[in-house]
Amino acid sequence: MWQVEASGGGLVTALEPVLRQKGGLWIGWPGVYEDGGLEQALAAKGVEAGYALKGVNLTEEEVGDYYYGFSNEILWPLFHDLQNLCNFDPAYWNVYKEVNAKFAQVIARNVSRLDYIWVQDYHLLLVAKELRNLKVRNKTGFFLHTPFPPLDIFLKLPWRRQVLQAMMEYDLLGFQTARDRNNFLQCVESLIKGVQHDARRQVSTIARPERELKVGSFPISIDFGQFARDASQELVAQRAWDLCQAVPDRQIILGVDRLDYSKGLPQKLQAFRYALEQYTDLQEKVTLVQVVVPSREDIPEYQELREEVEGLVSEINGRFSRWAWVPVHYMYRNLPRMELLAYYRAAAIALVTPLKDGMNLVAKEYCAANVDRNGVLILSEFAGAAVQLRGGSLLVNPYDVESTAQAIYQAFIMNTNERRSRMKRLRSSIRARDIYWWVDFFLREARVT
Ligand code: GDG
Repeated sequence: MWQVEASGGGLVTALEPVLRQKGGLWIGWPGVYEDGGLEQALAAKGVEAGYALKGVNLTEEEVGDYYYGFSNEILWPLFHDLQNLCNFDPAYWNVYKEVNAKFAQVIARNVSRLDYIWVQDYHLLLVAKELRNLKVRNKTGFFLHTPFPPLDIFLKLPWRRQVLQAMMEYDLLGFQTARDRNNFLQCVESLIKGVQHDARRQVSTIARPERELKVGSFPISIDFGQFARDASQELVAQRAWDLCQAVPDRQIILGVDRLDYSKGLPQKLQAFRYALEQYTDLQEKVTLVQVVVPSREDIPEYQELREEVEGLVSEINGRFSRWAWVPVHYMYRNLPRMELLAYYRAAAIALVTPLKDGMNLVAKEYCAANVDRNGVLILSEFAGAAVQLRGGSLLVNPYDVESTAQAIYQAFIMNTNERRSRMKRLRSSIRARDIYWWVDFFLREARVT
């Protein structure tokens, strides 16, 4: 008997409420290799979820070369400016193409004439091209959840032209920020001859003989109302209260990150350590609660990162702990949603310091769940979310341990009035541009609403 559960991460958090509201069919790899009875289980889950689900079956070898390989050992590090971590294994490229073609075949079998096909993320850059090969004429859109790298980094990709050309087969390409969109346009200009575009608008147009391609920035968001409502529930309030009572007279600093080198976990711990050294009145007055969600555990870099993070946690705790005070509470697991919300509510400070991030939904969720409006958001200037949240947050360069430590101290001593006015600004900005705003904006540009 299969038990169907959504996978973790920002893409699912963002898109699930949209599909629940609008209906539709979600096609994806189901995450397992055997499929006896899976189709029925997906169908049953679909009834419960309010939208249909369809699996694309992949073999273990395909998942190895396509998902772990090309997607997560090449595109993921490259798109996060970490080209030194890329493993440009030529075998990965062929399997990436084959699997994109497989997705296109499943889409082609399930699509009706007027359906809009909206492809999500870097795993599926080539799907529109494959759909055109299959003579599927529906409108297609694509949204990239990661950043798009600058030209000098993108140029390292051995298949750079093929990838760009395939991306240009979509009708609408969406990026998280103007910076990502401009990076893409610069790559197109330099690698593909005779392309003209108008970059003055948030959504610009590339006129091509066959068809028009639109390229825009669409900062993704969260279901603000749902987060705020859930965080206000009695159960969450009580749990948040209990968490605060467990560390009386202390401020909880919260970090919530997938285990990923783009999230800057070692740098964050180094900054926290530096803060404890330099601002000694933080000692015994703050507790860093760091939730690390397991991710891509089959890739060696992720295993090494885990060891590095755990080494730093134990070094900090060994060095600074006092009777009844442990500076870092480290949890390597996925918390139930209500528990996560209670941590968001209990935390006086959120420390969100990725080295580079498409958007970072944790930053937005923290603000939405901060219904008491007394939290401080410390945010990396390299998260896409910084564009929108720079007004109310304390922005830091995550590579700069000294100034991140200083921001931790500034947040610690910040008075209630300033906390409230900053949090009010953050919350109203996220409320105004929530996930429903995002989806309407994208689909309006796609001319399907
Ligand atoms: C990618 C891009 C972009 C985390 N811990 C727990 C938990 N989470 C949930 C959070 C949040 C999601 O995971 C993480 O989203 P992020 O946006 O922070 O990061 P990625 O997973 O890397 O997402 C990112 C995003 O796509 C959307 O476009 O913002 O830049 O990298 O929703 O709440 N959820 C639960 N327990 C946990 O312990 N239940």
